[in-house]
Amino acid sequence: MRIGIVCYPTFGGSGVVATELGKELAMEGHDVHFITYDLPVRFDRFLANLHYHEVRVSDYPLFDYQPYELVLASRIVDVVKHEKLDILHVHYAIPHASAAFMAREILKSQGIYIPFVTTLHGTDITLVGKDASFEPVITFAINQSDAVTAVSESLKQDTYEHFDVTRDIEVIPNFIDLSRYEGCSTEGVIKAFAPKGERILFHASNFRPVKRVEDIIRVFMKVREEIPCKLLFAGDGPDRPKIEALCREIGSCSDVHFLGKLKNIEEVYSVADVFLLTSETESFGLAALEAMASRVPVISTNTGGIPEINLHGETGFLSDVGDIDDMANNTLKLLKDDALMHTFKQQAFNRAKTFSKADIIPIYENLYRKVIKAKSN
Ligand code: GMT
Repeated sequence: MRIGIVCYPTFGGSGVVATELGKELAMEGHDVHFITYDLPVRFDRFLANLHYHEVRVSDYPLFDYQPYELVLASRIVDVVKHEKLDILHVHYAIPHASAAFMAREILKSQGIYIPFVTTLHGTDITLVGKDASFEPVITFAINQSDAVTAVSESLKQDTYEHFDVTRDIEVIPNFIDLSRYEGCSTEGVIKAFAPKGERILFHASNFRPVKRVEDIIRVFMKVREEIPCKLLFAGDGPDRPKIEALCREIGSCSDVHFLGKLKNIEEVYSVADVFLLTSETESFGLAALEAMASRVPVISTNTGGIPEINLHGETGFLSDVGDIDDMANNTLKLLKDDALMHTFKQQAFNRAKTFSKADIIPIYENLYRKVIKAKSN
C-alpha cells in the first residue's frame, strides 16, 4: 500500500507511535510518506520506501497566526496526487483530522478519493479537544473520518462521553519494539548517577502540568528518607523550571538529575529500579510500557488508560491521583523486597510482550485494507 502519515514530529508519545508505525510498515514493504513540519524524532533509519515531506509555513506579516492547518491540507493534496497514495493515517485529531478532511474534499472535487484514518491519542480528546474553541471541529472531523481508532478503551469511552461522536471507534493499543530495550549498555549511567549502588527512580515526560511532576519529587523525598536513592528525569517541558526550583527549595539537587530530551532513552530505562508516572490523566502511558519492556516495574496513578497497561500488584502498583504516601509506600515495598522486585520485573516484561509490534502492526494493515476496499466499492 502507499500510505501517508501525518503526525507531530516531536518527542511526544503520538509522534513516537506514528513514526515507529511508519518505519515498521516500510519494513513490511509498504511505501510510507510522512507529512509534517519537521523530521520526526524517531525517523532514524534510511529505507528507500520511507519518505518525508516537509510542511513549510511562510511567515506573512499580515497574519498574527500562521495558518498551519491550511498549508498542511495543501501539502497533503500535493503528496496524495503525486505519490499516488492509497490512504492517509493521521495521528492526533487537532488539527490533523480536519486538515485531512479538507484535503479529502479538495481531492474529491478533482476525481480522486483518498480515505483517512484518524487515531486519537489522548489530550486531543481529554484536554485540548474538549475546549469549546476546538470541539465542533473535532467532533465533525472524527465523524467524517473513514475510520477512527483510539489507543485505549478508556480513551474510546472518553471520546463518546465528551463528543457527539456517532461512529465506531476501534481500540488499537500502542505497541513496542522489544528489541530496542534489550541488552542496553548500563555501566555509564550507573557510574555517573548511582556510583554507591543507590537505587534509581525514573520518570520521563514532556513536563506538562497534566503529568504532576511535583508529585514525583514528593514521592522521591519520602522514599529517600528510608533508602539511598537517586531520581532521574528525562524529557523537558513547561513545568521543568518549577520542578528545579522545588528541588532547590527542599535541598535535593544532588540526588535529582535532569537528563533532557534523550534520544537513547532506553539506556536509562534499563538501569531504573522503578518508573514513576503520577499523571492526572493519561490515555495510554507509552512511557510506562517502555519501562515495562525494560523490565522496570511501574508506580503509577490509576487514571485513564494506565490500568489497561500497568496491572496492580503484578507489573507495578496503582494509586489515586495525588496519593503521594501510597505511591511512596508501594515504591518502598518493591525496593525492600528483592524477591518481590524480581517477580515484578519479570511480570512487567511479560506484560510488555503482549503489546509487541508483531501483534499490533497487522491490525493497522488490516484496517487500511478494509478502508481502501470500502472506498472502492
Ligand atoms: O503525554 C503527552 O503529553 C504527549 C501525548 C502525545 O500526544 O504525544 O501523549 C498522548 O499519546 C500517547 C501515545 O498514544 C499516550 O501514550 C499518552 O498517554 C497520551 N498522553 C495523555 O493522555 C496525557
